[in-house]
Amino acid sequence: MIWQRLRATLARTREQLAGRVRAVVRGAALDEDLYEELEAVLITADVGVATTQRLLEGLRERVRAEGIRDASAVPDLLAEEVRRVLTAVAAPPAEPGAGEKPLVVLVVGVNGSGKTTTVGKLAARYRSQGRRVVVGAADTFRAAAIEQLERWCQRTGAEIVRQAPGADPAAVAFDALQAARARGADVLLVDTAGRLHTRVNLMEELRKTERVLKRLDPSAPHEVLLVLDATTGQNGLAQARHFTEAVGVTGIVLTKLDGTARGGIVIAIADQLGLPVKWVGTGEAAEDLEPFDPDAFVEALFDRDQESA
Ligand SMILES: Nc1nc2c(ncn2[C@@H]2O[C@H](COP(=O)(O)OP(=O)(O)OP(=O)(O)O)[C@@H](O)[C@H]2O)c(=O)[nH]1
Ligand SMILES: [Mg+2]
Repeated sequence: MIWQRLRATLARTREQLAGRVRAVVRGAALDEDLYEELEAVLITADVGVATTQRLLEGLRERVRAEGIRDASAVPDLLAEEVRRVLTAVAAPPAEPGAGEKPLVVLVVGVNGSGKTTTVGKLAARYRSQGRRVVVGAADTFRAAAIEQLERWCQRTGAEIVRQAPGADPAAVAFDALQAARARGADVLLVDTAGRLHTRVNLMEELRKTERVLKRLDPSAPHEVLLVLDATTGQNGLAQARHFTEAVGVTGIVLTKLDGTARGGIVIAIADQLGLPVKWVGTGEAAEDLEPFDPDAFVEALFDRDQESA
């Protein structure tokens, strides 16, 4: 079932990437022209120039080493190269109940990337596992942001810790961790404001939030999830670098993978940022969040049964 969902989510990327790889390979000779065409396909699918070079280098090496002559081998070889890049950095999400209690998860990212929705989805997931979930409303810029989070909490049975709009986000995070501890919560999820990554003072605020959490628990936050909107493609990578310079990002949540043809960005994230994608957003509903599995991803992306896709 998960496989079917992932397959459906990746439909447009599959068409753009694996579908076009198959199209250029069909009836072609395994020569320089073909490599050039593959390069264009990968770059168009938002894999990015540097990562495309790396994939094609790996491909050439396999072709040389194994004396491959037939271009029809290329899609499978390329799938293996993609798998290699993804598994090199793969790491599962930190889950509550495994170690620290509460597990402290800080969620960061630019405006509209899907932070609050991801916090809501994670709350829903952990609640359905019977976990006690506290959510910190550290996006204090707008009253609407707090209300949005409150709705998610009402729906999922998570407990919200909030202050008035305009309050110090770091203070809210501090309160939330204190409350989560006092209540014996399994997990604390901290939502933050959509930061303009070009404004240094906002990054400073994020650093302060991280620092303040450490004052209560030096090992916190245990997970810092950077939420990236897949539809922003290569631009998302530039944004990501600002965040990784400011805070200790442990993994990526790639949202809105449904409906985009830019899923190739997953490969660029692993290769260029060296960070694991930990979760993938596949829609707007509570259940539309999947832990990222590189093998399942590659299988769904390079679907062998392409004709019926
Ligand atoms: N299709 C789709 N939509 C999503 C996904 N994740 C979030 N969204 C939508 O993206 C929009 C923005 O989501 P939010 O969670 O409010 O984003 P945010 O990062 O909290 O935004 P700010 O608080 O304004 O910075 C909403 O309409 C969400 O429903 C996803 O995985 N797929
Ligand atoms: Mg938000």
